[in-house]
Amino acid sequence: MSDQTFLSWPFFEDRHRALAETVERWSAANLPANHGDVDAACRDLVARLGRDGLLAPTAPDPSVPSPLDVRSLCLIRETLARYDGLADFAFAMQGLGAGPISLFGNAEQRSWLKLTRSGEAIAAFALSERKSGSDVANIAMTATRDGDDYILDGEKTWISNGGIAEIYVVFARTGEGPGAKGLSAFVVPADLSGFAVAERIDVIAPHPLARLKFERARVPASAMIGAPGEGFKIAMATLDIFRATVGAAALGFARRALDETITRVRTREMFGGPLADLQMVQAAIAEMALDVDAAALLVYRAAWTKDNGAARVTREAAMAKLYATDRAQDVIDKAVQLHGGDGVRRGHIVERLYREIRALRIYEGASEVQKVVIARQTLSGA
Ligand code: COS
Repeated sequence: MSDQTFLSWPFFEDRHRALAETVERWSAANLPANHGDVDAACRDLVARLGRDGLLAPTAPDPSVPSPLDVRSLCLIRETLARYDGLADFAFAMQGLGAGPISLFGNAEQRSWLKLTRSGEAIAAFALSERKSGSDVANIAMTATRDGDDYILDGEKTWISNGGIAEIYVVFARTGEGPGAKGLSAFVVPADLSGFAVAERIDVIAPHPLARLKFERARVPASAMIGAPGEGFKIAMATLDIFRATVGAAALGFARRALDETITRVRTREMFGGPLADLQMVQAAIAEMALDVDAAALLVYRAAWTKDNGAARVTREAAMAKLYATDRAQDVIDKAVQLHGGDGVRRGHIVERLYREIRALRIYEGASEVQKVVIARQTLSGA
């Protein structure tokens, strides 16, 4: 069993401790999933997580609107990631995909949340483009007003759940102002005429990922989330919440790497005794344990701050994501090193973690973007 002492930290309430126990039990019984066919595995994971009520924290219940509980999102991501990166992905994307609707959707749009929370519909967040992954204000895809409709034209890429989602939240240029001031967000069902998956993208830790194409795809004006021109702020406010949860997933990977390494160094004999007796190994273990705890403090600080009513957690979330993902990469690298040849053997748990952690330092704002965000917030005294 992984170290659970962090659950006694004052960031949590008893309901969080109970949730952590439920997710732990669920994960031990259900994971890892068979990744043979990642599309099928993701669909199945979403359906099972939904059926067993674990997707409920990904979005507010439309009949009883309440804010998202970021600590619950983080605890679930951390636990799932510790067992199976794909399960964490399936859970996380329901939250991010539906996020703009959860935070800014009207009553009609929020009816989708019933389906994303129950696992009956898979959600996707379609923000990135070829030339605007980090530079969101540079989005080129257009949404042009035509009577009571908007016509969507352009491409999105690196879209998680692309190809298997039932609903996409798509950001496009509506032109109310220059750059960041001229974007809007739309709810787009996957069966929309003029919308197609142009390419499936294979990555080092496979999950559904695609490039999307929109050619004169017509949506009603009522598909717009919030007001015209609010798209950039909607995207950023959504990312402020979900970035801390990326840190939580990284923390789950790091904890698993540490757990595996503790077992390894206690049992592997070298130079006449267990690896754990060697001071150089102890130094690595100490650094790994320190990184895990420090990341946990930043992740749950960000989550607690949001849950306690902060209007924005831009700085806290960026710090949590940057630190937890960067440190997890290092923790996992040490785990691979201490596993020797086994660590690079395809299919070994630490080899899998080594591949799974890498994308987290890129998606939902690369580490460099998080530094820009932290510096701006710090310099402005926010
Ligand atoms: N919440 C609410 N509003 C925000 C905000 C936030 N977190 N961040 C910025 N804004 C507002 C700003 O206050 C500003 O509003 P005003 O013009 O009214 O003052 C406006 O949005 C523009 O902000 P800014 O000038 O900071 O925009 P930039 O173009 O300089 O963008 C970065 C800055 C790089 C931080 C942004 O583009 C970003 O986060 N990029 C990474 C995106 C990402 O995560 N991509 C991955 C895709 S999802 S897998």
